[in-house]
Amino acid sequence: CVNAKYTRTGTKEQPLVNRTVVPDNKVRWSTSYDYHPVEFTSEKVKSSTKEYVDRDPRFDLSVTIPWNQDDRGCDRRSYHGMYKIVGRVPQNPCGRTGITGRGHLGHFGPNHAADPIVTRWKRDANNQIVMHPTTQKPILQFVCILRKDTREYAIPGGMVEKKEKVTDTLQREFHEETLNFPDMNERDKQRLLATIKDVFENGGIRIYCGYVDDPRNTDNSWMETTAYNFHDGSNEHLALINVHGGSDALSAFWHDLGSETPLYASHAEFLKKVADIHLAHW
Ligand code: RP5
Ligand code: MG
Ligand code: MG
Repeated sequence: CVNAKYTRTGTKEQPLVNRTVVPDNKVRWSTSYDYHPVEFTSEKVKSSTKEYVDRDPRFDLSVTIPWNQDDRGCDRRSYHGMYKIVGRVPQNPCGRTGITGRGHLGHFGPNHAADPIVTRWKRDANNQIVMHPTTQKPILQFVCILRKDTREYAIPGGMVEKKEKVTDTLQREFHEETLNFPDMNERDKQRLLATIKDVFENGGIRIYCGYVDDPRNTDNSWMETTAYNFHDGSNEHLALINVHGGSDALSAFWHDLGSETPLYASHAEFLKKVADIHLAHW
């Protein structure tokens, strides 16, 4: 559980806000600190009338939210146990972030996402698995996107919608962000979706479940995710898919797994676990 990587919050074409600086040794709430965080909730979030965007219980006392519970299909529970409510809103379990309010996030408390990590072996022209020259370990490739908002490489994940199952979010986000083929005929499209459905519903390994060090996190709102790995080790199904960016992704492509690629939020940690599981190069 960390709040480490980001000093600013600014995504989704929204203005950047500088966070109040929090030294690493003052992040924990249990450490006393003369703390004056910036209050920031984006105009888009504030003025939204969408059902998934909370109203602010700090400014409207008629708003009551069932914290730490399933709220009619919107899961307000954290993977890290019960979070505290301070001043009518949740307190980030990983400590101070330098911002109060929701920033760019729709929910107070946990905002749940899902991350599909689709992998295959890197192969040469003779279909032989490529070994890394230094570590002598086989190289994995994963379906990577370039995020529109921060221009960082990332896993093609997204938010779990109200009443949606994580397994459906994984498929929907993978489809939206990496399978953007407007000219594909209906038969091929259905075949592709059936393959994704079959593999995603039967063959995944859960890699991670919990807090994400996301640039949008605030003292009152934070990202949590469930990351699954879907590996096609013998070029049977997923490995053969050509990907093309859509939705939140400027582009999508197969990319070698390795510690040298900087990635969005906590995504490098998830990919390292995938590399370890498959005894692959990192
Ligand atoms: C990250 O934000 C998660 O790991 C997931 O990849 C992503 C979800 O947010 P959007 O891609 O929908 O912005 O914290
Ligand atoms: Mg998305
Ligand atoms: Mg996304």
